[in-house]
Amino acid sequence: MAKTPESLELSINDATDRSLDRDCTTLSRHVLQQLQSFSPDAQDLSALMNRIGLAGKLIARRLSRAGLMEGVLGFTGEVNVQGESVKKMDVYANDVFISVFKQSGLVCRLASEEMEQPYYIPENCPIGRYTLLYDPIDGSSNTDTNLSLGSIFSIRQQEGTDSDGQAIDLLSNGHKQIAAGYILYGPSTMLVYTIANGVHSFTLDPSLGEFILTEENIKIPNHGPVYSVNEGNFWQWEESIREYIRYVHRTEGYTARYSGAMVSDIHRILVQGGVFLYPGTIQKPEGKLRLLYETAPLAFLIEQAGGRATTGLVNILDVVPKKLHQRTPLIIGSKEDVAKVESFIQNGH
Ligand code: AFP
Repeated sequence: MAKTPESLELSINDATDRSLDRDCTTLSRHVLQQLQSFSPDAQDLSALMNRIGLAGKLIARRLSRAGLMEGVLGFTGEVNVQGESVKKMDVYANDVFISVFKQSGLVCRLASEEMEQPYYIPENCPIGRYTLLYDPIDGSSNTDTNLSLGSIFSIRQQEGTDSDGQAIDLLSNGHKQIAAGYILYGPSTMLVYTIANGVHSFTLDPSLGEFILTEENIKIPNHGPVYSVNEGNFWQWEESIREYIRYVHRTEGYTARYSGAMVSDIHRILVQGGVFLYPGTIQKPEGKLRLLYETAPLAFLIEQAGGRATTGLVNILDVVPKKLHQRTPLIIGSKEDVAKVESFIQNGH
């Protein structure tokens, strides 16, 4: 039955209302909606997430213009606490996260993959009860080749005064995180986060300069075709991991995808399903990835989306670090695919 002018107008108004409502669902508003509260704590967490969004916008702007600017890409000539050659974008992004939290009263301590010890913002201490843990640029090897990159973040409540600056309270399991997520610098810039109430994605609308809600309560498929691993390390792996890779090579329906930036690979798997692996090697059984800045935040998020994250033997969120820059092997993604890898590690098949 043809629509009457009135009903047509109504549906147009509905559609306009819906898109307007979505366009107004900014990150800070969404956090308050999630918390269903305007309490000081809720306001703080909303403001905190908004500052993380600001850091993402600043880094995205720099990346989008990097090829047109002098001295933005390439190496600094320094080596960081991880023993890796530092990229200029690593330093810029690390400073951006520190700058956006100055004069915020929110975060007293920032712990980053790029800094040996946490950075303290005196004017925020002791009132700032939160600690931000982050990997400012995930996938640094992609910075100079215009490929996708990410930033990974995690928020924890500070326990005790940390008067000796050793940040001992951060050496606790991943269940202590109150929020976590990543920013993906790809064709569009996206921010995906959780405050332990589902996983939600936002897309940066450059014309508004706002992260706008894209999808709520994202659920990872229980199984997917993608396996993501650097097969260049094949001969350095334990036999059980090699057996798993031989299994996916001879089994119909699997496809390999590996970008060099874990955030990009994890985002693909969140949407399409599958598994990402960075196993330990015979030389380095603990692998390459950092627990507090990379694997624990992504494990917190993926578990909220219905997936799993393990070292192959224990859940990543149960791992208690002995040092700030501790590394862990990582197998993360869809429940069935992580269980398949585990079956090779734990039972050899
Ligand atoms: P960088 O940030 O140092 O490039 O490391 C990126 C990363 O932590 C993760 O994003 C990648 O999946 C993985 O390391 C790439 O490591 P390989 O180059 O050894 O595969």
